[in-house]
Amino acid sequence: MDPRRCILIGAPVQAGTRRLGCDMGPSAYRAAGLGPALAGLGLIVEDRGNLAPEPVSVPPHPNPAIHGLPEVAAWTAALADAADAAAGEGVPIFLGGDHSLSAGTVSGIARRAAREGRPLFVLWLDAHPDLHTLDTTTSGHLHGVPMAYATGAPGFVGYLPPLAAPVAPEHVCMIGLRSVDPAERAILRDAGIRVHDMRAIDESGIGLLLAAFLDGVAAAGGLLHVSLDVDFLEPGIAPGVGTTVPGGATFREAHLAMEILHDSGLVRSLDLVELNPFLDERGRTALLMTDLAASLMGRRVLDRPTRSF
Ligand code: 6HN
Ligand code: MN
Ligand code: MN
Ligand code: MN
Repeated sequence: MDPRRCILIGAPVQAGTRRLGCDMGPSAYRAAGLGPALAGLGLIVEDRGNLAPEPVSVPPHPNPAIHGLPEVAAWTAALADAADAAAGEGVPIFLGGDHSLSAGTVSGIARRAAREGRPLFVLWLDAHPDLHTLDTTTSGHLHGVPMAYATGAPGFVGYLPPLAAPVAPEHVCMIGLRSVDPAERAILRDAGIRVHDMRAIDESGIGLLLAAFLDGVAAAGGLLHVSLDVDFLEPGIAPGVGTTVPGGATFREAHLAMEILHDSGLVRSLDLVELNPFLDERGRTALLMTDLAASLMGRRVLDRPTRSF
């Protein structure tokens, strides 16, 4: 696998929310110039176009709120295979699509990590933990469930594809949380997931929190998957998302996080999720997410020693 090879995979997933527009995300990243931005850093870029999953049939779930379950099951299977395969060749970058797509990407990378005999770690940059199960979700929006699925929470068997390798909750770090539903709070409390909410960022700085997690990934010889939800960011700088929550990460905090991730050399795959171009303002959110992805993949301004903060 070549860490300088970026494999762009469009995942126009819309079924995880009733708010329409996320399926335009991959086009917006291409219009924002993600491929050329990465190539401009000296990286090899391969855009594989958009995935189109084969339909699967899924029994109806007893929770009447649930929306789009067969579509999410189909995307999960297709994305898990794509993530597993692409991570053997380079760094897959998944252009979402709503966050239900991470059920596929995380479970697929976890399968590859298990085959390579290495632990998978997940950095979840999001206002939300997305830890509902099919039984606890009240919105029925399956962009709220991918981390419960990927960590092996109960209730998904027979509905989403069987998990080859659940992610250990202690290997998950969530940064930016500021909207957590009661059922998710109970799971977070018991599961052993590392959580840094916005208060922790204010008090400690995102650099120290992230560096401590990355030290653990490196010490364990792990692979790292990063899942970047647009709503991790302050809505004032990233309006193109359906689930804005005030008080998000600033431009500088987000860039610092990307640069520290770049310096770590640990990132094996990346999700860019929840961009809704219909809600964006002249592409500014697509451009910001593109810029952040580029900062994660390459260093542009100065070559400095690692962790100079
Ligand atoms: N996301 N917890 C809320 C729900 O409907 O379950 C919001 C989920 C947001 C999902 O941000 O990817
Ligand atoms: Mn999310
Ligand atoms: Mn979110
Ligand atoms: Mn930067």
